[in-house]
Amino acid sequence: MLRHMLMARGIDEEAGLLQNQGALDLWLSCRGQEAAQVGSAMAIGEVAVIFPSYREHAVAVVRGIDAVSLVAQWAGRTYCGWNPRTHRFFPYTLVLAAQALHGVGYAIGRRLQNTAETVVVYVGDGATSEGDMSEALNLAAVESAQVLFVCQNNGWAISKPSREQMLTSIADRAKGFGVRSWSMSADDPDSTYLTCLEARQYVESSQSPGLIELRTTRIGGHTTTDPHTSYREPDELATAVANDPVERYRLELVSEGVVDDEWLGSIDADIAAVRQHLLKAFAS
Ligand SMILES: Cc1ncc(C[n+]2csc(CCOP(=O)(O)OP(=O)(O)O)c2C)c(N)n1
Ligand SMILES: [Mg+2]
Repeated sequence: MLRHMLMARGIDEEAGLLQNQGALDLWLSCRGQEAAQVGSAMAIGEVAVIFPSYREHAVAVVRGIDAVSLVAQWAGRTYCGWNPRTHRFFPYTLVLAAQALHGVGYAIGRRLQNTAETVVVYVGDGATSEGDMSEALNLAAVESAQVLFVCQNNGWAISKPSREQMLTSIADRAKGFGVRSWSMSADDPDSTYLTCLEARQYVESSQSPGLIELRTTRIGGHTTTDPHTSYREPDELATAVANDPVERYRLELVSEGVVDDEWLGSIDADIAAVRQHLLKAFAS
């Protein structure tokens, strides 16, 4: 999991730099959300089909999507960049929560074809304010759709804080639709993995929907063009940086003797090669 988190961080940083140079039109960083994404993606495994939002770069890394394919869409070179069927990872969706209905429809369709499979839908906290999300939760509940909704609550919908978007948590709201839910702080990939595994197993064994709210942190701006320091309190941002899940997990595994300098050095070399590859592919 640390390898995936470090790789996602490296790709994310390089893509941000490429956007600053004008090589990409836009980039949405997943900085701070790597533990939520890698922990959940590892628990989902290779079999379930994923309907992502637009910030799930670390999930894409776990799914084996190469960096150039991941970034190509943001240079306007392709509609998607990867083969959704090969990777079982559908195209990024920028229309908030639309993928929630796509995922539920897909799950119902597969069941009608007697080829039921588990579907995972990623949404952000802001996207849950969309009517599509309520429709998707309700339809999934009444149709017993085998869908796990993974909501990354990173505290923000662009400049709108979560506390101004909803008075109850999305996990509590899911219960109102008859959807079993979990809510957890997702700064640590190990505990995220374990709870997401429980949620996935529930969805599979009950053949009904579930929702897990992963409380996480957006360290950067909403996009590379978002002046987020103009609306964020310096303290909040400083705390987010100090709690960086990638650095915390790296230090934890080093102190436990799970990884050493040699292992970290070889990962650094892999990341440097991928960054070089991105530079060659996109820098003008
Ligand atoms: C239907 C729709 N309405 C509005 C927008 C504009 N918009 C893009 S991202 C965003 C905020 C989304 O926040 P959240 O779901 O929490 O995801 P995050 O960006 O934090 O990952 C908004 C309002 C959109 N893309 N689609
Ligand atoms: Mg958000």
